[in-house]
Amino acid sequence: MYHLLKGFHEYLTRKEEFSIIIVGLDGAGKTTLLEKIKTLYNDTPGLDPSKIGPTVGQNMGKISLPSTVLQFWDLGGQRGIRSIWHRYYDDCHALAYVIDAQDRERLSEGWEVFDSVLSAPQILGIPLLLLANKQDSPDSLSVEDIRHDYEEWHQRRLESSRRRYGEDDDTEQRRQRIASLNVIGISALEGHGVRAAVDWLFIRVQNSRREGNGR
Ligand SMILES: Nc1nc2c(ncn2[C@@H]2O[C@H](COP(=O)(O)OP(=O)(O)OP(=O)(O)O)[C@@H](O)[C@H]2O)c(=O)[nH]1
Ligand SMILES: [Mg+2]
Repeated sequence: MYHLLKGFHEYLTRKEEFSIIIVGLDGAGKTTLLEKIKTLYNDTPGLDPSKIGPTVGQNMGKISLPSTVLQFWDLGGQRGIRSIWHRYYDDCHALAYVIDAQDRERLSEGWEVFDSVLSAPQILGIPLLLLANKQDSPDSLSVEDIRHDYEEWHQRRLESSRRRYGEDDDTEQRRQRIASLNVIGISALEGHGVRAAVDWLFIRVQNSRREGNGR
């Protein structure tokens, strides 16, 4: 009887788990973000930013929300490590792409990598969030500037592929995705915007499961 009741209680209090991957160029602030999320949502604080080094491989952190557990996978962004990102695409429920809004020189490299993430078929159907990080820095581009810069970059890329191949390689699904792209400004270091980003992901993974896109 005890085991039956225990099993029933576990069934009732069971939380659904969702996996969210965090990608972006090296130095964008992904691990700083993961550790800030842990600090904000867990009893045990995440690592101090001064103790974070470049990620070789991946880090994982879980947070518990009402009836849900979110599992965040922070994947190393160095060029050689990006080739393993695709292994996580099949099992993830949402993706957050972190861009360093302060590093203007690497913006177009960031967009190239973002574009290759967008072109993965597994990513097309899941919630996608662009995070304009380092908003605490006075040199940072705002959310509007970041969106504008990406749209301009994307337009240039389309024109050059039209010139070269005489055709538009953008699919309708991709076009819609870019037009409705969600961008949130954050400071992973200071925590500004981090709760808004987690809330957005939480709501979107729940909704996309209800709409039948759950994995
Ligand atoms: N000013 C400022 N600096 C930040 C912020 N987030 C991260 N940084 C700094 O950016 C640098 C890189 O941060 P990481 O979190 O290691 O970057 P990453 O994206 O995990 O890099 P890889 O592991 O190499 O892919 C560190 O010096 C951080 O302190 C932020 O919101 N504001
Ligand atoms: Mg890292």
